[in-house]
Amino acid sequence: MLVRSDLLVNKAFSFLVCVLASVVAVGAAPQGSPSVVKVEPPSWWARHTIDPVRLLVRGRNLQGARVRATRAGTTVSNVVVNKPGSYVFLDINIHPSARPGSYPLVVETGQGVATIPFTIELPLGWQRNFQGITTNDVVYLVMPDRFADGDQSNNAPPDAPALANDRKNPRAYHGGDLRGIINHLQYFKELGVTALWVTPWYDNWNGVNACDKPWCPNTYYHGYHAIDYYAVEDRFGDMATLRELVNKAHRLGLKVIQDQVANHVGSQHPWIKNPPLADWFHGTLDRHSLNKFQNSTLLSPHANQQEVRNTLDGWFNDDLPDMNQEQPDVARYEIQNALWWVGITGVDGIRQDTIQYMPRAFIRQLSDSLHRQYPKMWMVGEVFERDAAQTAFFIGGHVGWDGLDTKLDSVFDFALWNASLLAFTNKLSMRALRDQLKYDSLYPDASKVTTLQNNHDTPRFLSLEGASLEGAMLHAAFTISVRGIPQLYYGEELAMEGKEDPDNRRDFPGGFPDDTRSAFTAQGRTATERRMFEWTRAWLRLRAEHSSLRQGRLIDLFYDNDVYVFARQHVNETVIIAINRGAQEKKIAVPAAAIGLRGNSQAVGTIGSNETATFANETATLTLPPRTASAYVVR
Ligand SMILES: [Ca+2]
Ligand SMILES: [Ca+2]
Ligand SMILES: [Ca+2]
Repeated sequence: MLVRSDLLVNKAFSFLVCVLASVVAVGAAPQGSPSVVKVEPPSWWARHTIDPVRLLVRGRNLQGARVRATRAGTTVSNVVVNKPGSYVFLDINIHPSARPGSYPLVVETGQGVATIPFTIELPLGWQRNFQGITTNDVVYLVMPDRFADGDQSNNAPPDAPALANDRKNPRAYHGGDLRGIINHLQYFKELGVTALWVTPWYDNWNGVNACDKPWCPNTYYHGYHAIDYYAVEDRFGDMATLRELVNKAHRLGLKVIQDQVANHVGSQHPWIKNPPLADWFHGTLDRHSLNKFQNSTLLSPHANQQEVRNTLDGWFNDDLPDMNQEQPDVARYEIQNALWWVGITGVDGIRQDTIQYMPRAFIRQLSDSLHRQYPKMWMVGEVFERDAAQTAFFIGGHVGWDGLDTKLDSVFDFALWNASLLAFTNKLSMRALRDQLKYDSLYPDASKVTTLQNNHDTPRFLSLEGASLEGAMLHAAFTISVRGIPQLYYGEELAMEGKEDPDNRRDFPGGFPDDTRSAFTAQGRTATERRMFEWTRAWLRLRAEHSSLRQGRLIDLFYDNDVYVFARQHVNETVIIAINRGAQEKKIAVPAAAIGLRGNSQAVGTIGSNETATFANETATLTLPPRTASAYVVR
């Protein structure tokens, strides 16, 4: 039961509530004076598409609370106190002419008063911020803890046991941080990527989990166990450093993507012992269902509701309490939180973790709210499925059988990633690439998918069975030249090895104080690293130089066991990509007329092959060197 009071709208009702509140207090221990511990969001903007904004105030002794504004420019309404008096929800309207500054509210009970701090922020400029991600971008995934330690003063927070800070333990914090990323922005420019996806920077618990399992002791160095949706991880830096990172990245022409996790929080979150509402989570720490990951039930119109509810409501694991987005106050909290981070930092995109375990109606609401305020804003959802039917079901732009269009901008293309790993480790024919790409018919616009090289949840290419450096190079070239928005993973450009998590999250060489060499510089790279880095850079440069590789349609030209040849074509520009994974040189006739090429056209080998092919009898014969990917620019 909620205790309601709404001073501005219904005074009579609020009087009744006060009477009821005092009745409730009779016989209870004397109530102490109210206090405020946390205000979420702590700030907002005038002329925002969300007005009023709903505040969640955590505190003590809030029973019967009345809340009022202290300055013109804001008004308070719809005040609701939760049953234990530990939270107040309230709406705050911001007048369009309200100037930025401090607008504290006063909360008052029969036992005293307390202040709710609240700020109206100056909006960040539209020129450089909130730019969204397009096929002109190449995304680079970086984990702050494992990339570079730019500030050793944050490596051992006072509340962290020594065991938590141990570079020798792959599950402990290694000291990397936001300053480390700032220090190496030039590296991303040199490589040729245009956007950084940074794994979650919400504050996580600083402690160590002990257990008798092989994965203990462990920590939340990865950031996916938020204990505060409105704070920056203290080991990574602070809000000023985060804003500096986004600002400096933008000045260099690099976009920033925030990793958001609306599906769950960490079990150390204060909400676990003290939830704002009884149905804030699906269950409690002691009583909850575990997700059985029957993910296909989220796609099937024939699934039974018991399995669907388990997949939506079950906890990802016992350590990740599942948020209940069907409770309107939870949905509102999370949508505001997503918008607050965008507004306060200026990020250009969002990667939404474990998105399919949230109701599709909520995904739609979140997408709409982001686009309404920031028209170019882009969100990519992690639907970790090797079945394109499932990823396509979640991308926006079409209505599913449930009558819903999620309006989600992008999904990761795990299906094509999987086919590429199998083809380039010789487990499947090269035809498998074309055979997977034919299912692009499932997408309303397949150019919008995010094509991943790898990520922090998958073994690195070089550690796959059957992997070779040449295979890794072909996989990279294919990922960068196929349709979609390519997403690379830190260290793959150095042919780094690493098996399952956390081995696939090794420290970037040269990012840490006692490293003996630095792969940030050409001189510090081994011969293998140099080869992979230069190769990756060459393909990224080719992509940057040719609109056909960024925006062109994809046309299959030839495919067999060892070879896949396709064209990317945009307006008057054509690039032919020819991949030969076999040990022999191959001569391949491609149907030039089919892509509108004439007798005087030439296909000039730019990467891989250095031969020029001419067109005759409606075909062109390409000579493909063994174990390489070639790019032919058609002139
Ligand atoms: Ca550090
Ligand atoms: Ca922390
Ligand atoms: Ca869920």
